[in-house]
Amino acid sequence: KVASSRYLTTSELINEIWPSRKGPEHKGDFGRVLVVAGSRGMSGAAVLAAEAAARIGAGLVTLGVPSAIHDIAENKLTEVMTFPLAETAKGNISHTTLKDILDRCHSSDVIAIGPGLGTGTETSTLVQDIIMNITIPCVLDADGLNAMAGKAGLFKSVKSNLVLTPHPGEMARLTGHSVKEIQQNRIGITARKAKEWGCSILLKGAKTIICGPDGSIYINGTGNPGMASGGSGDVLTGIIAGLMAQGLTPVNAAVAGAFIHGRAGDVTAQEMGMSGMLAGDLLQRIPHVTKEYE
Ligand code: NPW
Ligand code: AMP
Ligand code: MG
Repeated sequence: KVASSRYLTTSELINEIWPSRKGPEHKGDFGRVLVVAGSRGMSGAAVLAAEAAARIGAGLVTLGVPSAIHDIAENKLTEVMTFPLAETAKGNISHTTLKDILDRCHSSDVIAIGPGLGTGTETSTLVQDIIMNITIPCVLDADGLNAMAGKAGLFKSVKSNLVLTPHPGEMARLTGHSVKEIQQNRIGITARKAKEWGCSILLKGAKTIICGPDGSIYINGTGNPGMASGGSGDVLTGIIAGLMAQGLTPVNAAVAGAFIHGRAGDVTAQEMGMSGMLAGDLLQRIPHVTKEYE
């Protein structure tokens, strides 16, 4: 505990909130995650997020990607199910897929949106329409957040529990502050926006911060600069979605997710050093971290 309402994420805290497996459960008990991600040239972000959701223990994970990269995603993934979505001329998900995605939300417990989606206007409008119509909890990351730049006021009227996972660049686009202002007042701005928008916000970086809409503030100490490479954040998105699918509250999922993601990074760095480690290397280390809490 750091101050009255600020907490450090710790192993003890994760132990308290970890979803236990007692014996009679089936895969439906560990939740169904729907991931909507990817575009031509960014299949990796979608695959990393989906696989991370599976690795953290979600019962079933389904990934929707633009048809241009569907076969690539299907080829890279084994346990995760995939489906193709109609696409724009540039290989981004088309707005015509709105109904299909919302229908699939009815048979999902959590949706993760954003990694590698791209920033075209049509896809951004699609993201806004999904966010305004869903009722299941949602992790919004990367280009999903960029789609809400200038429209963040809409978060106040969203019906579902949102976890926003911006890096400082994305937080700057969302809030209108500069990256410098965000970095100089990481806790203050994140806590204020979490209350104002009524969502949980995880601001990434060395010492990731998690703020809940209720005023709770957590600071994460795991992780290392070896994680400063493409795809690390996409893995975190899947981890948080997978934890919410297993019943953790949005804030708890963000707190536990940041802690485990960082721990997986620390285990990876210990094994192979920081310079050459890749986001994909984190995936195999997630179970080595989570087995401590079973
Ligand atoms: P600068 O200039 O580097 O100092 P973007 P992205 C700033 C997908 N990916 N502290 C940064 O600052 C993602 O999912 C796909 C301070 C720059 O201005 C997204 O959909 C991959 N500043 C998409 O790519 C692997 C920071 O933010 C801006 C900061 C674009 O995501 C890679 C850069 O951010 C990637 O994950 C920090 N800690 N962090 C794949 N294999 O398919 C960032 N900034 O323009 O949002 O670019 O994060 O790469
Ligand atoms: P993204 O920029 O979306 O790929 O996210 C990068 C991920 O790696 C976030 O979870 C960051 O918190 C983490 N990360 C990046 N750099 C560091 C660092 N220097 N120390 C700890 N974690 C980091
Ligand atoms: Mg990212």
